[in-house]
Amino acid sequence: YLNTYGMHSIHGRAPSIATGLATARPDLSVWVVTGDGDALSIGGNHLIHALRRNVNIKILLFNNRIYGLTKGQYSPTSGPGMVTKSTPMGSVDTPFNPLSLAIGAEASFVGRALDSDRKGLTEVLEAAAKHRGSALVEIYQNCPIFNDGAFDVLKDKDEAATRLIPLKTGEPIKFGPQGEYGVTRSGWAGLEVGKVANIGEENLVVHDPAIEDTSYAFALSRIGDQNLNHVPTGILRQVERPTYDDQARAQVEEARAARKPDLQGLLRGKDTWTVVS
Ligand SMILES: Cc1ncc(C[n+]2csc(CCOP(=O)(O)OP(=O)(O)O)c2C)c(N)n1
Ligand SMILES: [Mg+2]
Repeated sequence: YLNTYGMHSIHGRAPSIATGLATARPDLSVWVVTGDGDALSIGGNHLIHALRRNVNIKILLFNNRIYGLTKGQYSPTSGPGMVTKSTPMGSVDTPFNPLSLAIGAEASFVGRALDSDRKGLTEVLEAAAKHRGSALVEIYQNCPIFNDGAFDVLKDKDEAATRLIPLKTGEPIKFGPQGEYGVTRSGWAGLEVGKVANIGEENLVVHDPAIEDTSYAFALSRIGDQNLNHVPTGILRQVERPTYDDQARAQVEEARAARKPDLQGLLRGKDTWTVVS
């Protein structure tokens, strides 16, 4: 339950409305609550540009891998072969990995949590709230009506222990019931999961979300696959960079201070033409 003001905007356009609000009202903490269809289909364009600009907004992407509200059409996170009302013979689409997409769009904060993991979700949300800039948090969410059980393998205790990879800043990435699995470097700028016994403790990757180079967080995001065999959770990336709204407000102040509004100068600038008939 949230003690907050809320507003409904147009499907897919919440990041744009939020950009305006965050820019006009630096005193507010502005949060976008969106779905996989809303953020990645109709609103895909708005999402990537909000992240690229690093607007000071927090985006909660509730991913249930389906259009729930409209009663069960496939979405950009539905897996190949998934049968829905709009894919009666199975989806032939390649789904998005929302975290890879966000990192590719230069997001300064990227995290993931499960709807049922109160502790993990709270930690990521608190960190997102404190982050200055755009934060994208993907939340795996069950839709009991139109895509029930989509994340059940992560809710079974034994299964979850071998699939979930809880990321802890400054610690070697290890998981499994006895911490017997870990993450190490592989191939060209990649990461892979293996047995710690084979990798060797000294070759485990120590998690650092503040690495500027997006390749690290991207490689982490690629470990998380559509089949949920491996699912990194927590904060994948958190870097500091100037925000859109801080810079826009600074420019407005600068223009105000200069007190030289020159609209005519702009209208009659060099790149104008006189049309002679
Ligand atoms: C402009 C516009 N186009 C289409 C719709 C219909 N519509 C409402 S919700 C939705 C998709 C919802 O999917 P998602 O964002 O994944 O949310 P969920 O219901 O699954 O939580 C669509 C297509 C709309 N409301 N407005
Ligand atoms: Mg959905």
